[in-house]
This record gives sequence, C-alpha cells and structure tokens, in this order.
Amino acid sequence: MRLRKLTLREIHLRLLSPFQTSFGTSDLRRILLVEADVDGVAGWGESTAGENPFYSYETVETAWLILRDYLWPMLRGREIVSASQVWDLLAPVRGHNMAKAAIEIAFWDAEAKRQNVPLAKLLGGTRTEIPCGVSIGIQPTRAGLIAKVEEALAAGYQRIKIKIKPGLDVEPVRTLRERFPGIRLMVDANSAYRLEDAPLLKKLDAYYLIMIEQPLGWDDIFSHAQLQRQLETPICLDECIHDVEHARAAIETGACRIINIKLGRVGGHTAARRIHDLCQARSVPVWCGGMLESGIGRAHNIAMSSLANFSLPGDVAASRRYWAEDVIEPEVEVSKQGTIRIPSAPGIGYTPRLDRIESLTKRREVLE
Ligand code: OSB
Ligand code: MG
Repeated sequence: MRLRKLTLREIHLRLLSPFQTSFGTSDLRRILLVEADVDGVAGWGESTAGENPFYSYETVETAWLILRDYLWPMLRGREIVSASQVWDLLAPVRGHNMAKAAIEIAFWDAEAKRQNVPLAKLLGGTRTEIPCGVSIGIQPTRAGLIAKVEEALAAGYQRIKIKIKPGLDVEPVRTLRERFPGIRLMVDANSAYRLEDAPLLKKLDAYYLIMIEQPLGWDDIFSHAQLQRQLETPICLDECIHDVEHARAAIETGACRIINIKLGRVGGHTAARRIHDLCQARSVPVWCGGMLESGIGRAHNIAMSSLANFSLPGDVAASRRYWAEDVIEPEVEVSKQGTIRIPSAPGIGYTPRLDRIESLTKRREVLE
C-alpha cells in the first residue's frame, strides 16, 4: 500500500467543563487530525499533542511541522506491506512521538479497512469489551469533587482517578475514602512532586489507592525507583515511558509496578504493542491513558485496549463526558457496567463525521 495524500486539519473543540491538572487547565482543545489517503482508502489518526508544551515537549505546532516537513516526505508514495512497518521507517526522526503516532495509527486504520477487519482484530486484540474508568480534574471545592465522583459512579465507571497537586492531595483523598470506602480509587500527580516529598506521599498509603500515577519528574525513572521502595502504594508511570526501553528500565529498576500506555506518548500502535508485550511477559499490568481526545483518538484507544494485558480500567470514557457533540458516529458509549464494546465495523469502527469536522476546522493543509 502507498500513501498518496495526507490531509492535516486542526479542529477546535470546547470541553464541556475545563479540565485542571497540576500543570494547567484545558478548556478549548486544539486537536490535530490526520487523514491519510492510502491507495484511495481513508485512514484517520489524531495527534495527542497539546496546546502547550506542559505535559510533554510536543505541541500542535511542533507536530504539524514534523508531520509536514519530515514524516510525510519519508512515507510519501513508499511501498509499505504492513502498517506494522511504519514505526521503524520513522526512526530517523528522534522523539516527536505524538507527530509519529498521528500518521502511524492512520496507517493502521487504513490497513484494517483494506482488509475489512476491525482494527482491534488486526492488532491482535482478544477482548470484546473493555473496562472503563474516569479521570477527574482538580476541583475547587470538596462538595464539587464528591459530586463529580457520584456522577461517574452512577454512570457505571469502574474506577475513579483524581488529579492531585501539592496542597490538594491527602485531604481530597481522605474526603473521598470517608465517603466512598469501597471504590477503586487512584491519583495522578503529573510530575508535581520531588523525591523530598516522599514523607507526604507516604501518607497516601493509608488510603489503599490502587496506584499513584507519575508523582515525580516527567523524565526521571531513577527517582521513581527510589520512591517506590518507600511506598506500599504501587507507582504507575505515564510521562516517563516514551518507548519500550524506558518500560524495561522502569520495570528492572523497580520504578513502577503498573504502566499507563498512551498511543501519542509512545508513537503509535506498534510501539504501544511492544510495551504491552514486554509488560505482559513481566506480569506488569497496563492500562490505556487518555489525552482528552476527540472520537478519532478515542476509537484508536478502544482498539488498543482490546489487547489482553490491558487488564486495568483505562481513562477511556464516553464521548458525552467531554463534548456536547463528538466528531464520530456513533459516539462512544459506556454501559451501566462501565464497559465499552469493541466495535465490529472495519478499521477504527466509528465513522468520522466529515461535515462536522469541516465546520470545526481552523486550519488545513493538503500534502500530495
Ligand atoms: O496524565 O493522564 C494524564 C489529560 C491530559 C493530559 C494528561 C492526562 C490527562 C488525563 C485525562 O488524565 C484523561 C482523559 O482523557 O479522560
Ligand atoms: Mg497521567
């Protein structure tokens, strides 16, 4: 198969409510969508690069530039037997995984459509439905936090994750544990702490969290290994894991006991699957992280989550938690049991709504 044309679009989508983390607040999402024309079949991808370089160094602007000036010329017109080759073809570009993922996952969608199979099946997924959790942003009040958790539990979600930051950590966790003693609860610090904060983080051990996600530096596996030795609560790494060798280093050094896999952060389905397979072989469970994606990125997350070792609930929630209206049809729905069914239609299994995508497009570039 050959890449004939590549359309980059930046759409703007407003979140139903602003999402606050330790590194900032997201409200109006700028989302880079990729439409790859592979011998006449349209494959869709989404870059999870943010508006700002605060979660990772990539942004919509850097991803656009790398896609247009480097990745497109590398792949244009090239004979490609399988989407599983694309990641290695892009190796000359160092880093920029979110830019790479956008085009790599579009190839996977196109290949699945050409073979008339669901993407989950092409990836080797075995699950027919996936367990879902929610990620709740930092809330200004206790009452607001409790209301958000109640709403998510009523909708059926299987685990609750709350964002924490210095000053809003032990207290909100204690509040939730008193109110909801039996729920599966975890926290995500997005690198807001330092190793010297170990005594404070140790206080969280009292609340039997299923994990604490990325407490320390975004690129600092070593300090996490030192911290994990002092904590009973398992550490889960997100920001630190950019490829399979980081995953290996984190597991070997004891820096974490769980890994969050995000397609954008690791560079697409092939890289994600390698990390998944390594973790499976080492008995380290994984789950699918979220980046406030539109339906296109969400559909890819669902397909990836069908792999066997995605055994913990992911941050893969229903479209309606994020958007008044999504860009795919049907929208992503979560059952009362807190699961999403893997779609059976070919490719990502949800149809991009072209009219809606066009009307949300603020910038477009067609490469051919
Ligand atoms: O760290 O998991 C994170 C959103 C933006 C950037 C980083 C993260 C998140 C989330 C949201 O937690 C997950 C979701 O998409 O619901
Ligand atoms: Mg995280």
